[in-house]
Amino acid sequence: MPPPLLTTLLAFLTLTPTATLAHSHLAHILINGQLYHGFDPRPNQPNDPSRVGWWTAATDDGFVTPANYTHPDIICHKSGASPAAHAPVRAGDRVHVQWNGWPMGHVGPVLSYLAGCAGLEGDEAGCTGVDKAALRWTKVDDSQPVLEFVEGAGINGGVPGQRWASDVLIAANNSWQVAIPDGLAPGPYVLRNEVIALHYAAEEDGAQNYPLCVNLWVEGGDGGMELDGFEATEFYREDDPGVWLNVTAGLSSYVVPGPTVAVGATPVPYAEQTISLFEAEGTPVVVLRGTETVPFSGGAAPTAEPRARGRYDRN
Ligand SMILES: *[C@@H]1O[C@H](CO)[C@@H](O)[C@H](O)[C@H]1NC(C)=O
Ligand SMILES: *[C@@H]1O[C@H](CO)[C@@H](O)[C@H](O)[C@H]1NC(C)=O
Ligand SMILES: *[C@@H]1O[C@H](CO)[C@@H](O)[C@H](O)[C@H]1NC(C)=O
Ligand SMILES: [Cu+2]
Repeated sequence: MPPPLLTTLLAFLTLTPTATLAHSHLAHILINGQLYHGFDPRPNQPNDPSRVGWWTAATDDGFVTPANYTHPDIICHKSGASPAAHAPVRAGDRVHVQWNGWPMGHVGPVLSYLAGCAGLEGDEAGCTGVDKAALRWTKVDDSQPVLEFVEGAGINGGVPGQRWASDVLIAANNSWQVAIPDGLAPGPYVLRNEVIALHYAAEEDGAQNYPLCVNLWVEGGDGGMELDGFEATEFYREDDPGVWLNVTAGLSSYVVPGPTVAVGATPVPYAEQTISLFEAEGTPVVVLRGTETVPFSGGAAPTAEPRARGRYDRN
């Protein structure tokens, strides 16, 4: 057996040929060909004020580790903070999230969650003024089957013989489609798209979670779907079999961490995880009084008028 340092070096060379350049962020989202901007956390990036991607302090394009699964950083990445704008989408549409590249070696699941902002304190401006700790999440996609055993897969820097959801994402030009459930009630929501990279997950605290959030303004849903109420700080445990495992030690299956996908959610199958074409810049909206929207018009978010009635008496 090689000494630990050599093992680590070998694992590094095999699995993460571009580790120093690797990591990523959610660059943008496409909805029916309309493009909305994510947030680029790297220093000196010209971030679009109309972006719908949450601000984060992950200036290295990096990740949150299992030691921080109960820390608010797991909600929407390091010091995550909501932007003013929301991307308009109709229930039943697909939101196509695109990462700024994804390294082959960063194998793992692609998980998607939605949290409604209506009814929470600060919801006058949609998700913008809501305390992220108050968000309650519903898992709408866990990228099943996540891990398939395919001859010839993973030979380009992944894990030989394994095809992961992350490989499907890479093949679709680093993107993933999330179906917005038909049964969602209209209103403001945060979409949390997370890739968990497992290349170092054989080490304690070695998994890498990349949880990135975007704001959506959902229209047209019938509200028939029952939402779950999970807190992001309760999704995962450091010793979950889906986050503390050795992907090169002859895996025979993979257990997806976190809650199960809610009834009424319709994940997009691998066969339909394809490249989405940009047609035009979308027009994001800013939410007013919790119930109306106006097109984003630059600068800061308009100050929302506080509502006279109580916070939870939305009808
Ligand atoms: C958890 O996150 C905080 C804030 O980013 C960081 O300072 C701390 O080192 C992290 N803790 C661990 C154990 O990774
Ligand atoms: C992949 O995505 C990039 C960035 O959005 C885009 O410029 C490029 O045209 C896309 N490639 C294909 C083949 O769609
Ligand atoms: C993971 O499994 C591989 C293959 O069995 C082994 O070489 C490596 O030492 C293991 N890593 C850890 C940290 O146990
Ligand atoms: Cu990385």
